[in-house]
Amino acid sequence: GASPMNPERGKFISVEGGEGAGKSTLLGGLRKAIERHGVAVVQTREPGGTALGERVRGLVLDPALRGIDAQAELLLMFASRAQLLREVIRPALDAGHWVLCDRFTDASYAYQGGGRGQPTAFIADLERWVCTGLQPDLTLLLDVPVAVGRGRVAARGGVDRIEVEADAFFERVRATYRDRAAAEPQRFRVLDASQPPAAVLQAAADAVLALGGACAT
Ligand code: Z5A
Repeated sequence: GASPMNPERGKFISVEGGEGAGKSTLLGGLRKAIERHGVAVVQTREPGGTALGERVRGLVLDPALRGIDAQAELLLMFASRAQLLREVIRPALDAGHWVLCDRFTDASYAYQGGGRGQPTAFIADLERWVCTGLQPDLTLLLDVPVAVGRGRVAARGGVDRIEVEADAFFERVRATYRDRAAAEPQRFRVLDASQPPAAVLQAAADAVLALGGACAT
């Protein structure tokens, strides 16, 4: 097992999905399910998770900044990611903690690639430079029809700079996520996020605990 002198590297889990897929709803319960098995969990999010990242988040979600260029948006996502990797994710994994991240690089492929049309090859270049081969051990894709997800967000109220996009944008985001999951079935687990929250949590917890390393108590 992990010891302070020679801890086993922790597992890295990202949670992805379109608007209103239920990531925030899932994350608290998922964190508790992992902790119940004796594992220390660091929960974080993108963009965000550091002082710099949270300021970047404020910028990219600000409805007043309507003219943000698509390249600038992509670079801001990777700026937040570089800081989060350095400050939070790598140290936590090195210490043997598990990292639960609300979105990661797949979101850049889905939103800036699929949604905004930034070339996949450029995103892959940034990923190689910033992430240097570090990928989640498991990515949970909360898949839900666009109309269902958007309906949930509309019921909640308050729309950010990205949520104002047309349905076609979010259809491209969803398709990109699903294509990536199909291309990397060993990393992704696609969950039907139109199910009730308890069913989504159960499926997510099963997938996470199957990663092993958590001692049953
Ligand atoms: N972004 C990007 O473009 N590129 C990148 O590289 C990265 C991010 C990393 C912020 O992310 C934005 O950043 C995001 C992508 C972009 N775009 N936008 N806008 P975010 O993840 O913080 O923002 P979000 O996707 O808008 O989150 P959200 O709308 O809050 O969705 P959620 O966390 O998945 O959903 P939720 O808050 O858990 O649930 C939404 C509502 O549905 C709420 O009222 C729940 O009570 C309800 N809900 C949740 N689950 C269920 C189920 N299972 N059944 C019924 N109702 C449910």
